[in-house]
Amino acid sequence: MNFKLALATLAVTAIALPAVAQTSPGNIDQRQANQELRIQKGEQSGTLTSQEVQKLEKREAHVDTLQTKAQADGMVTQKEQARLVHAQNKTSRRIADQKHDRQHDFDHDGKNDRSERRQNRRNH
Ligand SMILES: [Ca+2]
Ligand SMILES: [Ca+2]
Repeated sequence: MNFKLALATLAVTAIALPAVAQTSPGNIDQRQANQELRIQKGEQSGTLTSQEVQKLEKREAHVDTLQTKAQADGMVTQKEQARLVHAQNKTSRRIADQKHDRQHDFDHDGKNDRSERRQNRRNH
């Protein structure tokens, strides 16, 4: 098969796919993986405290559950897809927020640095 023909075949296949098939779960999986990575990086850098990580992981798990439910009947409808994307968008924003808020754990002792500082001040 030459290149042009292969491209044409691809194009025809893409058009022939029903609308629901465009709701490729692959995108959701990819985003889930990306978000997991962002959470991990935040944990490593200390911009996310362990509590923040826990909360974000819970959101990730929620999206996973939504996805499993949506795929349970073998077909992800556009409505289900929209719901998943919405949940992921919310999680994504949340990760960004938590990374840039005042709670962090740069010394990686599992404690929020701010509250430690406050405690130190009280102790001295
Ligand atoms: Ca934070
Ligand atoms: Ca700390």
